[in-house]
Order: sequence, then C-alpha cells, then structure tokens
Amino acid sequence: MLIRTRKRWEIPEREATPESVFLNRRQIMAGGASLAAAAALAACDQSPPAIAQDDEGRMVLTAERNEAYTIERAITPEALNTTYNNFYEYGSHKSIARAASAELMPRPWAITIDGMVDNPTTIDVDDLINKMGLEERLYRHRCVEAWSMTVPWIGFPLAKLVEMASPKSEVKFVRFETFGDAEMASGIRTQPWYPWPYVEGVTITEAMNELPLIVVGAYGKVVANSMGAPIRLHLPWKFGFKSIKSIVRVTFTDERPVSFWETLQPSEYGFWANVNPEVPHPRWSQATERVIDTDERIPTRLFNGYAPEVVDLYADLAGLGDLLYR
Ligand SMILES: Nc1nc2c(c(=O)[nH]1)N[C@H]1C(S)=C(S)[C@@H](COP(=O)(O)O)O[C@H]1N2
Ligand SMILES: [Mo]
Repeated sequence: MLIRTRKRWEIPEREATPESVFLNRRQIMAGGASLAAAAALAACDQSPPAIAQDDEGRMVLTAERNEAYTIERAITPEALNTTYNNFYEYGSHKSIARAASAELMPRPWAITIDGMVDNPTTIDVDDLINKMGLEERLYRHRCVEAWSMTVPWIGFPLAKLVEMASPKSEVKFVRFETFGDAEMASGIRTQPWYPWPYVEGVTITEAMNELPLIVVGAYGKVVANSMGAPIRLHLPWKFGFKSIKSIVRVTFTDERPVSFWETLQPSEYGFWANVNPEVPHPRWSQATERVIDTDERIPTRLFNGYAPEVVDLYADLAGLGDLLYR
C-alpha cells in the first residue's frame, strides 16, 4: 500500500470553500439542480474537491449528473441494490452484504496502474478521485443470470484513466484485478478452489469508449462495500460479471486477459459477454430479464440498449450471434 502522510481534505483548500457552495453542489447531485445554482457554481472558481470529509467524518462526494446518460427505467431502490449482490469474495449467494460490510476495508486503498504505459503509478484512491473529478450517470445493469437493475453511479470515465496512464502503441487490452487478500474476504477462505484474485479485461478500444465508468459512488454516497468499494468498473452494455469490483490493479498489455469466470467455465462466460437477447446462455434464455425490484419480466435489448454507443467497436468481428455473447 502507498504510505501517505496527509489526506487531501487536510489541505486548507477545503476551508477556502464556503459551505453554501458545498450545499449547492450537493443539491445538484441530489437531482434538484436549478439553473441559478449552476450559474452560481460556474461563477465560483474555487470548486470543492470531488471527495472530502464532512465535520462528522463522513465521506462527501461532489458530482453532477451527466444528462447524456439518463434513461427511461426507474432507479432500483438503494436498499435492494446494496443487499442483492454478486461478490464471490464474500460467498456464492446474493446475501453477501453483511460479510462485505464487516470485512472489506475500503480505506486506505491503493491502485497500481502498470504494464505497457508511459506513466505507471501507484495512487491512493482518494487522490485518484480528486485528480479525475466525478460525475453521475444512470446506467442499466444486466447480470448474465437474467436479472437487472438501474443504478445512479458516481465515477469517472475509464477513458480518462487510460489517458492518464498513456499506453504504448503495442497495447491491445486492459486487465483489471480485484484484491486477493483472504483476511479481508471470508469467501476467499471458504472457497479456495476458485481462481482468485477475480480478474477481468477489455480491449483498449472498449476502454477508450465513452461508456465504461470507473465507479466510486452510488446513490450520492461512496459506493457500498457490497457493491465493490472503494472502486469498481461498470460496463453497461456487457453482462455484469465484466464489471469487476474492488480493483487494486489496472494493467495495460498486448495479451488478452483470461478472466475469473472464463478460467472456471469458458463455454458459459467468455471474453466479450456483450448483452444479446438472441444468444442464449447454454443453460437459459437471455431474451428477457427480471427487474429485481418489481419482479416484472421485460425484453432484453441488444447491447443492453447501448448499441448506438458501442456497435462500432465490433465492426471487425466476423459476425454477430455467438461472438456478441462470448
Ligand atoms: N471482484 C468481483 N467483482 C464482481 C463479482 C465478483 O464476484 N467479484 N461479481 C460480478 C457479477 S456476476 C455481477 S452481476 C456484478 C454485480 O454487481 P452488484 O452487486 O453491484 O449488482 O459484479 C461483478 N463483479
Ligand atoms: Mo452477474
């Protein structure tokens, strides 16, 4: 872990920001934006840090909703989203929230960016957040098991992290790795047969697309342990298993990463994993999905509804069908 002597919020910069500005920002974050408040902010050159601590020691995020990514579906209730999860480090069932909240220590947390890049680094998660800035996006979230949610994520585009790392021209893939510390995860201890740590990967062109979000918050707060604190990925056009949680390493490489799920069952969980209603999982249909809060069954959409943003990424693939699924 990176040793740090001083947190960003200990720097007097925060004191220079009047409380009213914080309040305005938070109202905007909560969706109550008024043009007047936005104008007041624009006129104010001293913007608050993206993450800071309030007087009671709570983490406060400053993020404005990016209206380009609002959607037609209702937001999944927070209490459901934080308690219905896949996070095998804490067990192979949906109710991992209690174990994750008791065991996972999301701060301090360092992320290593390495491999074929001009700027390798190991950086504290909060320093990274303040460097990148934050925005809120509403995204559909579709698990390969055919349930879905709608999540108000807070984060920054993966493309910004790629830009910071400055990959060499030979880079073809980005590999992500979750922590593998068994002391922090009872599921690693009780399920030693799994290929820990959890790994996922995307192509460099996927990583540079506008959609992939590095998530550090949801529902206006730092992201819950059960949802992959303190930093996880979300790829809204792919099945949920690609959206790796609690990331400690991002590696730029010319070799295609082999994921946790691909290692376990390559015929069911392939590299591409693009949501496609026409290509069934070997054991069930992907034509529809269950909205977790209402239990309603709705049709699944090609690329989970994000075809306009991503279809060009796959122009070189031989055909649709299986390639989209795998
Ligand atoms: N490290 C890690 N990341 C993970 C998983 C996991 O078990 N471990 N599960 C994946 C799966 S299958 C899904 S559907 C999503 C679930 O995210 P959520 O719990 O925030 O809905 O996380 C993905 N990321
Ligand atoms: Mo999933």
